[in-house]
Amino acid sequence: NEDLQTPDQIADIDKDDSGEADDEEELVPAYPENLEHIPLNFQKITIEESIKRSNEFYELLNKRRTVRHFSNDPVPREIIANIIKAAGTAPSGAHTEPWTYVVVSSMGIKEKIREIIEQEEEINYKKRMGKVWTTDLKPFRTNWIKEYLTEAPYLILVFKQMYSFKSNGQKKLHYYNEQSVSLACGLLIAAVHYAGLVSLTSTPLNCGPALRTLLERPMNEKLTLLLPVGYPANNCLVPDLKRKSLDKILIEM
Ligand code: IYR
Repeated sequence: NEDLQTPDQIADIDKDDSGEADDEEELVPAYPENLEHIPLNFQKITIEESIKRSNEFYELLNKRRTVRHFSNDPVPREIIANIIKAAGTAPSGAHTEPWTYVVVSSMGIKEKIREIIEQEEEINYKKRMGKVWTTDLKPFRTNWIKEYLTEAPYLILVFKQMYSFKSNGQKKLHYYNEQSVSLACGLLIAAVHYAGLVSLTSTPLNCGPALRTLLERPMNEKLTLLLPVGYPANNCLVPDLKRKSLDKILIEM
């Protein structure tokens, strides 16, 4: 499956930590070679039920909108915990589960996050992004002032673990960590939506290291996504966007 190797993973393999143990070192797999395989828990449903469910699920997901204006109405922590558990069910390379979810509700920390992001985003919008990018973004009415970062009751910061360490100190490789965390983020935003809340999929440019330091995350972790979560503000507006129709996204052979 070499086509799916991301450049950072190829770089990992080029180094001498490609899974080839040093001569002296004993290779300790993360799971025992003789790991038990158990019967799949699978309940078959009727075709009619399957058609009904697939359509209902589509209609539910089709109601999800990215929201940029939040109310500060509180959200019980239990809902957030369930949402994170749902994200944590995502498939991952060699079941490495290469994700850490930092949930921020402290106003003090939200203010510090907002300060870091607004400072960088002002430079992004004015210098780094350039004319084409900022023109493409105009219809979405975004800018570097990000009230949602202090207004939303929760900020969920998803960190991708590029690697980790086994209990014996050996480096554990996290295969396809990019794809694994992206899959988890998809489940995360679907879980937020199903729980009756809204989110904003934000990827603050150039803020990763400063936010990692602020949140005291280790060097093996990289910020992938910052997701404000809560209820929408009263009279919240969203851009009048349309989704591509099936014939534009599906090729059948
Ligand atoms: N990160 C910036 C800019 C931005 C970029 C894209 I592509 C978007 O879809 C939305 C925003 C910001 O958060 O404002």
